[in-house]
Amino acid sequence: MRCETRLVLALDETSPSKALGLVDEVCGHIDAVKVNWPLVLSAGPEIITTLSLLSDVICDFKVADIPNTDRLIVEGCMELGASAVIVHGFTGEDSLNACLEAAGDGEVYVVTEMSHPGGETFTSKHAEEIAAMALECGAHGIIAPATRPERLAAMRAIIGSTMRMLSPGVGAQGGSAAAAVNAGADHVIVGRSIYQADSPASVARSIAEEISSL
Ligand code: OMP
Repeated sequence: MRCETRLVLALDETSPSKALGLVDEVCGHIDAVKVNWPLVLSAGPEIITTLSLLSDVICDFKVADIPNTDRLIVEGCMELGASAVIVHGFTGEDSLNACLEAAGDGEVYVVTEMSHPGGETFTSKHAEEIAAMALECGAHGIIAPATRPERLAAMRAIIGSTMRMLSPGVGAQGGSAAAAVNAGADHVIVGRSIYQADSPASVARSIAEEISSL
């Protein structure tokens, strides 16, 4: 994934035509599009291939299963044209290794700790161990919460400078792009603040400018 604007669009818009129009509008301001179940369930998996002609696509299916099932899911994402997948880390090393093998040249990002309040109940407590495992297994990066910038700094201290850290929770969930990047995020992931805006392109541009001015 390129690292120019450091902004990833979370494309949770469920109207396929609106989703494609939105990517067309903001593609100059983003490094990648992240696709999750809401859009894939409404548009069908082939939307991944369509989007991959416009941008790098991260399949955020938060893969969390036994190694064989994980492998089948990740292979499917790659065959459809994804550049990267997001997987959970709590399933352990064998599951993560299966994802990494199935991704081939694609990238694998591991969720260490979720950004919503419930993320503190279980995921925060094991985030350090999950980040260390992701590093050890050779994952390309982690997903860590912009809603808790102090946790981004803690994660960066574990993963070092070679792994990427992508950070959701900016805008609608209360986090700030500047605080996340200052705390060590390489990219911020933003959904509703962009796709529900009257002018998605202006919001995407201003987030990208906020990051580049740091
Ligand atoms: P907004 O809250 O609308 O900006 O969207 C955030 C996006 O990031 C959604 O697609 C979430 O599924 C995703 N996300 C989180 O919000 N929190 C996490 O801890 C992890 C993710 C993710 O893996 O991308």
